[in-house]
Amino acid sequence: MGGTSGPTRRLTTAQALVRFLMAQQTERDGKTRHFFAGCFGIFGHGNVGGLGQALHQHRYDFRYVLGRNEQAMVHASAGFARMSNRLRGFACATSIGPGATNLVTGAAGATINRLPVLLLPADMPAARSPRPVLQQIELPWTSTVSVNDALRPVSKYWDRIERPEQMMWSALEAMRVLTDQAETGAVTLALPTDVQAEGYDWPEEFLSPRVWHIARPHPDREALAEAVRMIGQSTKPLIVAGGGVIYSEAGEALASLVERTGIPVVETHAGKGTLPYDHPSNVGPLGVNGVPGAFELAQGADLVVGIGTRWTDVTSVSQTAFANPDVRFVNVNIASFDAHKFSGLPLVGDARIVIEALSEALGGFQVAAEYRDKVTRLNREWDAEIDRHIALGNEPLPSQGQVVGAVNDAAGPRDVVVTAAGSLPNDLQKLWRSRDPKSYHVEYGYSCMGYEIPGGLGVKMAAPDREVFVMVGDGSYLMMPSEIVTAVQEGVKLIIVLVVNHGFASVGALSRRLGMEGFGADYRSRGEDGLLSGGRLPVDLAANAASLGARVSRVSSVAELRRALEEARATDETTVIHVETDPEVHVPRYFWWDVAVAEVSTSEAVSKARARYEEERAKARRHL
Ligand SMILES: Cc1ncc(C[n+]2csc(CCOP(=O)(O)OP(=O)(O)O)c2C)c(N)n1
Ligand SMILES: [Mg+2]
Repeated sequence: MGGTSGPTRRLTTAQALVRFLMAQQTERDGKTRHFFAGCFGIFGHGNVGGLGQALHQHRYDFRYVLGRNEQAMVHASAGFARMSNRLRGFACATSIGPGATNLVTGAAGATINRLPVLLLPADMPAARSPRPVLQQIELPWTSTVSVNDALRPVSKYWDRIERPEQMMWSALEAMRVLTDQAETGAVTLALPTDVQAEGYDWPEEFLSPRVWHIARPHPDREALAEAVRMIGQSTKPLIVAGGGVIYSEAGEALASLVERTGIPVVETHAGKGTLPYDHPSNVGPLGVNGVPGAFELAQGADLVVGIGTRWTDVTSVSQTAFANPDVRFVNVNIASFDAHKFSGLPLVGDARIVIEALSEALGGFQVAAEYRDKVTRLNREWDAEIDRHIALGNEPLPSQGQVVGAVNDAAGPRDVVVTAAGSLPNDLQKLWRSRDPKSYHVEYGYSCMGYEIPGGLGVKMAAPDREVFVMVGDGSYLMMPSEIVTAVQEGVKLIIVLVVNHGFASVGALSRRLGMEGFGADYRSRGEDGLLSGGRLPVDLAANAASLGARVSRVSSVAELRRALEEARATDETTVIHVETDPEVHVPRYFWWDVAVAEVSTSEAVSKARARYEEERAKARRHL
């Protein structure tokens, strides 16, 4: 074609795309691997003859995994990418219309969690004919919008390929964003049905192997010197370790820094496991669902070094965690955007490189012995509290804390626990004893109900040598049990612990705290008062799981649960363990979460909650 030189190959756009995906590799620290482990997909008239044909042609050399729900395919891909420290990922191929819009929730989750996932939704024909094609949205004011435009705000790169040759530029842009550790997230290439199937002479140089170097950028020298000065002058420094520390594989560097200096470490959800739970400098999780010791240190800290954290409200305890009037922040982050939060000194760079540079430059800096001793004491105190919760001996039904304890005992040090929403993230963050940086996989960026099972599928595909324990509430299970079928189909073994408490225990507790009596949180039939106040529903989720092809155990005590977990470990089959827990017994939540309460209401309980809300809100800091 005009102006191009060198050898070409005649392929459809979809065939060229699949060949391109197969040729992409990432390299970090001298180790190279294929970026795409394969493609999840669900075919329809929008992609069966285009991308579907290309995937069929490559069925022996590019893994195709048939998903059950497009949202779930994105969750699985995100779980895979997170478990792979963002060095590998999946593509997700969908038909047009509903198949494409089902991607939106998953894409938002991937983008919020900064996890690379390539979305390949089919789009309406570029030739605009036939029109309207089945499932096409028609807007009287424009012909250039399709439902795929709904993916724009949740994508870090978005393009529609309206001519075959556009794909060369867009595929490269897509890879740039997917492999950029600061920019990564969901990337969308919308593929009109006719363009997918159209032939073109593709330059071989587009189709050839390509290695994307994952850089470890060094921080600005002056900013580093300033950070060293700030740490050197602090008396109560505190490190907040986020997910970026784990993605950068910086755990050992961090351990060596804090062992030398005595600076305590608290963890976010995504950063939990950076240091083993019993490391003497690890005070445990900080946040709305965190532990008292971490909050106590945060309250007094005069210098906070956030590493690889986005500083969500959940971590900052709705901006009340850092109460010292003179507190300053240093933010180590690969993304300038995050490094500038809370008016911190930005140390933009790779977590491992920056930690190593700080270690070297800090020389003999050490915190006072009393501060170090306090940290070790707080660590031990919380560990004793964990013991108490997991040995509660609640009757007749176990508490959820006891269930978490039993799963933790059944899991080896490298095994992984996966959850996302409800009260499980709260209990797991407080009680789970992490011994490996990849062992705690709690999706709390989007906290998306339904992530658990597909997310676990992706984790297991990335780490087949580890047992994967998915812990899922009955509410989340009902949103997305579909990928049990995919796990069974692929022979990807999951141990799914289904915690049944007949509703939304988490939201119910929040609702009660705010004066709404747990309204709309229980699974009950409609009572004589016209409300959901009747009896329990005749729902049997164990039977549901069995019908999807899982091996199922039903247990009602901790002893039975422990036995079922051992049996599940011993088989190769995906197992669902159905355990009912006491909805009344909770691991406490100690800290305030800024959830707005009605200023005007007919209820005294709500008015009281509003008064408490205003009182707490006054403590929030802006950190401008
Ligand atoms: C997709 C989605 N919808 C709604 C919510 C809000 N939400 C958070 S937890 C929760 C209830 C979870 O119920 P379940 O899985 O049974 O866990 P439990 O609260 O009982 O521990 C809801 C509705 C959410 N996080 N995700
Ligand atoms: Mg529940």
